[in-house]
Amino acid sequence: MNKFVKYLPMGIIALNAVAEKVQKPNIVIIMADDLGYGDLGCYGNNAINTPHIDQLAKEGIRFTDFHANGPVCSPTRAALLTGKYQQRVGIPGVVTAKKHRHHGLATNEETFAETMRKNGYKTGIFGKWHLGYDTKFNPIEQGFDEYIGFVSGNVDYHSHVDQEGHEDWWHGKTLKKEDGYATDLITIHSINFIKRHKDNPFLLYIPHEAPHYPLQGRTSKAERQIGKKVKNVHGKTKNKAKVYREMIEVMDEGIGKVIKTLRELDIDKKTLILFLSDNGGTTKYADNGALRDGKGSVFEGGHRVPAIAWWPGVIKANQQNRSQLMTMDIFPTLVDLADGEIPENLDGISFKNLLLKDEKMAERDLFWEFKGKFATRRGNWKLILESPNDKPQLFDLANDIGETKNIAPKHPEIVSELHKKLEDWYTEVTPK
Ligand SMILES: [Ca+2]
Repeated sequence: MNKFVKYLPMGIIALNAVAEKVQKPNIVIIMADDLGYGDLGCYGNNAINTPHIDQLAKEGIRFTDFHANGPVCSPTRAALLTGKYQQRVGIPGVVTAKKHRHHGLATNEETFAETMRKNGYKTGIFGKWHLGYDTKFNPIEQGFDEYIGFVSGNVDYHSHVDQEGHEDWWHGKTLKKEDGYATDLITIHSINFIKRHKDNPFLLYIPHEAPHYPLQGRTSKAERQIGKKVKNVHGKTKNKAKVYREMIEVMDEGIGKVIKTLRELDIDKKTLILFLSDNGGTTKYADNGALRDGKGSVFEGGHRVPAIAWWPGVIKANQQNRSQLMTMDIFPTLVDLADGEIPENLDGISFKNLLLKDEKMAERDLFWEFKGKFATRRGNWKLILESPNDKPQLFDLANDIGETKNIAPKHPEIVSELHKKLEDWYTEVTPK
């Protein structure tokens, strides 16, 4: 684009057109799957090498209080796509193939891909969808121009068969066999998309499978076959800790290639990368740092995730940010950056000015619900209800990030206020 612009006649119309075009940044959203809060070098991990993700953090903002909307896959993705609490859009839990073949994110929900497309963006998704199996829920029906990947929660990294024995590797709405390690294929197709759309503003969503089970490295054997339901979803490999590390490192290598491509095409300064995880790590293999519990839990380990924003020359390097953000905030932020109109009915709030000007976010309460477990957050207070009839537990995250000391008996007024707020929220977001 820049090279071409030099030779345009310098009329006002051309300049305006250029200014408008340059204002819209390319967007790359990279979502790791089940990556724990402590699974990256830049979040304190000494065993796993993630130089490229660490580089994003070094050259951008590392968030320390960013939260997945759900403690499992589908709910967080529904919130990302719609900018709303997932309960509102009918995806409070995981969408599985067997039970939910005809269930998915309703196509009448406006997704960020649809809104960004209206604002002139080319849209692509390469990797995991997990918002509906039937082709009527395919990403192509939800605002994406291009899609390659799988629609279930996880596939064999080599044979691309899901845990219920379905072949699950799609090019758009068509099943298409493709050889390769899922993480590498996701990288290859993402880079190909960037190269083809380098002169457009583009929105590229890269939902990686790594490090979700089955635990398989590049040289592992395929384990799943079409038509055979899997007994051990985690996979047969013996050295699971080593393979888990490798899975994250191969994803990091792919992210390095994406960064290199942006630099070579000279569009890095026109591109925002957001990196994050969709929920906490599984307590079996992941490192959730100092946080309590992991995937599936409404304690911090279930939903506080690593998150990084990178936009060289625009976002200041080497920042740490303690703002409380949630996955659903991404949709309005992207539309705001594209200078588009943010839909009025979103729950998420744009953090554009935080990214660009380090402005503070307005205070608000945050809420989680999953399988009858509830949590809410106000400032540093966190209230937890492990089941609807349980006594609420209260934690002060400023002094107790591990949620070890229930101080509810000391603060009955705060407990009752937050409890009421949580009930009101749940009534409001639950479809009538
Ligand atoms: Ca997940």
